[in-house]
Amino acid sequence: MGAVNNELHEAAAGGTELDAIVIGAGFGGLYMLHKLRDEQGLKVRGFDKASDVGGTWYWNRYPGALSDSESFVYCYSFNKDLLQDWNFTTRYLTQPQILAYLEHVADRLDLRRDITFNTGVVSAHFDETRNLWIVRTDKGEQLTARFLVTALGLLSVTNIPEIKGRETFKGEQYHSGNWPKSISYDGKRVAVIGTGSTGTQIITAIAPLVKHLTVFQRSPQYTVPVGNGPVTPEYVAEKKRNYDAIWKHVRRSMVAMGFEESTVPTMSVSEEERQAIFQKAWDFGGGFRYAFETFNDIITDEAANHAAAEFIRGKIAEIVKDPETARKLTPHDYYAKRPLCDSGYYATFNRDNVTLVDVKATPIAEITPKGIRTADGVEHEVDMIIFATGFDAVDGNYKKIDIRGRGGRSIAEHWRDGASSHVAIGVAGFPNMFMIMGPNGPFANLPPAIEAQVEFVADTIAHVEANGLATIEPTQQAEDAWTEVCRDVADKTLLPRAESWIFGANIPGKVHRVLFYLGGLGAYLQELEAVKAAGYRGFVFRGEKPAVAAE
Ligand code: FAD
Ligand code: NA7
Repeated sequence: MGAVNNELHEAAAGGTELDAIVIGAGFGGLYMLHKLRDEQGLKVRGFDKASDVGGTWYWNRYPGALSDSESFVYCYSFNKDLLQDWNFTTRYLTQPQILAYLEHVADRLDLRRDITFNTGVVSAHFDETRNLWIVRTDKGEQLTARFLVTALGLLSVTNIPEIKGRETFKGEQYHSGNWPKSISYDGKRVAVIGTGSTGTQIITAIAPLVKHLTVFQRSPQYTVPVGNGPVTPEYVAEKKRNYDAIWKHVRRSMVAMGFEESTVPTMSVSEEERQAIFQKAWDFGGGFRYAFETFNDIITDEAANHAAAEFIRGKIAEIVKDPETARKLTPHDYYAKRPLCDSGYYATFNRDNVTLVDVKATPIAEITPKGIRTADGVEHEVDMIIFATGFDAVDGNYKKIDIRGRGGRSIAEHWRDGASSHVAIGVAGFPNMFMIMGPNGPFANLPPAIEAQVEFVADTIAHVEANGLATIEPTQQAEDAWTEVCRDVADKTLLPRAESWIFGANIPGKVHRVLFYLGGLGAYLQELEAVKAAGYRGFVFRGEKPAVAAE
């Protein structure tokens, strides 16, 4: 209590009083700032550690970085003029294209003037006597605000595995999620550790640029061609004409990717027809299309999953010339991680300058000054090590901020048994704190999911303001119930049978529990609507708006 009192005195002495603080300037934070500032007239300030807007697309500048949501749905829908004016030219968007888009949005809505860049929020403490959040930054600034929105990013905290000797390496080291603006690969021997979505993109993109590439693979991957390429002006015009129908469809769908999801069970068609459907999806491209446009049960039915996996295994055998390399590249587990797609991943291993090391057979023993030594004693000498080893997903950034709610209880303590939320937005005991893509949000194409959450939060804040209330927060019961819903939905799929970041399984020591609502965007949006329609079911309101209102 003493600490809070001190903070209060400091806040009164020098802190800035705001209506809302928005942490993060990616898709979520930018829209949130616009909504609260421009539509609701609140006094809002945004923060980001980055030097500019973009979030994911600011940090992940690695070669080959590409969305695997198609261009026409990987954007905001809230502003019709913006939708009509934005011209995409390819079926998918590269990192520079998405970053340029978000920069354009920030310019157009004049958002940067209210964002403090190069500044991390280090703590956020709720002061129960004044019903305010006291927020501190790594620049020593302290501010107060009634509402706190955490748009911290779900794939944002880099995971660099503890490997003995890493600090002794004399060459360059990079993690995909904190990539410098320019790197030269010319004449270099490069190691890539990790073969997830990111690793497969990097490997395929840099193989032709480097002298030699050594890939350290822990798990072989199922991946299908992405099918990227230019789109015609007619294609773009057609999407723009139909956007109302497109978004309506997206918001009712499961993965929100803008295609018709199949209603056909895999085993309901003949073997010949099944192969033809998989082949068509392979030829057209797209990981989510392969998993959800072909049949309706690939992630729920064992036989269906096996058929989809077997088709990909057949492709690896066809594509990869060296049988031993093909064997190492071939997965035999469930096809039950995030569906991957690539621009020629398997064929990359036919190149003379690419070597595959199976680190399950020969684990990485240590990093040496010259490279990576595996357990068989071989020292793979390299000039650069690239960690494509993923993220401490979803709650990673929450653990980096000292967030304290009622009674000074920290969010780390609250999430001791695993991250949780009520409908991915609120946490019990953390009043007036709203998350964008918090734990147990929808697993789907994210811009429409993020938009829906931002709009829910904005409406909720408007409701609190309009009714002269002090706080809103979920009940513990509602939070527990949503956690259970998410677990039950996940258990109906095959996804828990694969070790992936969707369950926190990639981080040693992290609680193994689903971090998403796997029931689809459509069902999630219905739930949000139902919560609101029932007078914010599962949330409680308290007290009266603080007497000292923000100016
Ligand atoms: P982010 O874009 O991650 O932004 C969060 C921001 O918060 C960051 O800039 C970070 O610096 C800032 N921040 C965090 N903590 C603090 C702090 N304490 N203080 C100050 N600032 C802080 N999604 C799809 O739907 N389709 C795709 O194809 C797709 N491809 C992806 C590819 C890659 C390589 C990655 C990493 C992710 C991809 N995603 C994709 C997910 C992507 O993260 C989301 O689509 C979206 O960009 C998330 O936006 P956001 O605003 O929620 O978070
Ligand atoms: P992922 O999907 O978590 O992939 C990380 C990869 O790194 C994966 O192949 C891991 O192997 C591998 N890894 C992790 N730790 C190690 C160690 N210690 N040694 C060897 N290999 C390791 O992250 P991505 O960045 O590819 O993708 C995450 C999401 O971000 C993705 O869906 C996109 O949306 C963007 P494993 O499979 O665990 O055996």
